[in-house]
Amino acid sequence: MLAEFLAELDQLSCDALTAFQSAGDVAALEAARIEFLGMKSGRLKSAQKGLGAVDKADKPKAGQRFNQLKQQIEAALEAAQARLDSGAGAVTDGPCFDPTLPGIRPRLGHLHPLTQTIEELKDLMGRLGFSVVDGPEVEDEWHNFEALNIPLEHPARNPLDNFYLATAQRLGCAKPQAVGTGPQAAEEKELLLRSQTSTVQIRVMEKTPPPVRIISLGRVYRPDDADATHYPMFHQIEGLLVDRGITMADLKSVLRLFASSFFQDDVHIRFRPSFFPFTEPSVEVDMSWQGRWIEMGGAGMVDPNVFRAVGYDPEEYTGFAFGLGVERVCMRRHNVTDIREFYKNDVRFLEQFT
Ligand code: FA5
Repeated sequence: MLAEFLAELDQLSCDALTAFQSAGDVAALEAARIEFLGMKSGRLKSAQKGLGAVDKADKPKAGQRFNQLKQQIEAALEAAQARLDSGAGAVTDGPCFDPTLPGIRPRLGHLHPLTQTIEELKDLMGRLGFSVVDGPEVEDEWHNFEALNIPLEHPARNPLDNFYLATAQRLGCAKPQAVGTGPQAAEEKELLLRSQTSTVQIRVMEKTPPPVRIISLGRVYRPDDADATHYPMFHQIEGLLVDRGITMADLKSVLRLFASSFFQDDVHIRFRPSFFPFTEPSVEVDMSWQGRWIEMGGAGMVDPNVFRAVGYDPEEYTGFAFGLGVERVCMRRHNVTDIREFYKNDVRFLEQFT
């Protein structure tokens, strides 16, 4: 607030001095006087109102600069009057430049806290040997559901729980396609905003033979009501490691290393039994930090049906996958208690993360 206020005063000072110096007759000078020193709506008067928004602790500094500016502008008016009285014209040797004025401070921005978190996660998973892969946010049902062992009748595919796109078929402009299985059949079906980054597991395995060691970070979409811990658009980090002889112990070690590096503390990991159609067994991942257990996401060993869908041999390869909420991780790290703060674009919140 203080920086904004001071920047406004600097601009006002420069404009006023230029206007008074370039006034070539009494009428122009009077117009400039009204513009800058007018009692009702002069720019100095408007700037004075901004003083009210400055934090209490910064008020003395802001007030001092305001008074200094007022004196400066009044002096410039007097000088211009004297100049016109003496018969001299406008000062025409270029725009005003007062080397004694404080400079106009440009406001420095920085990366959004979630972008900072994403970059940090990429960096530390990169050091564990995981490469970063991107996937599309608009997905077909094959990658979002079927290949992930989520069949047509599964409740997760309910249109009310997903953001389906209005395809030609849905709008009634095309004949409905037969429901089939496999990527080709899914391409002919509906598109939706992906509800999880697990879609990227499929896209990678379809194209790459094992071994695979990747992470993917990006936006996902669910029609959840926004509250302190939920938002309809949020970010996930997905991890996938496939090779011969991979076990749950590898999953736990990687997650523990990951959490300890991110929180820069000795973080413990706890697995609670859970269910995801694309992992077997499946777990919820909790992390203990600062004396509390916190749920961060889901994980498990890749289900053999998923391997079959992408053409991997489940007798030869095993693998683990995990998916964590980036907002939740960032909230824990910075003690943010409401996820909605990330999306309000309120500079007072954001500037704490320089
Ligand atoms: C999944 O999305 C699974 N794809 C995770 C997974 C990946 C399991 C790989 C097994 C193997 P879940 O729906 O629980 O799981 O979401 C994972 C995390 O996303 C949650 O723990 C939470 O941290 C975050 N999350 C879920 N919904 C929201 C939301 N509306 N707003 C913010 N974060 C959310």
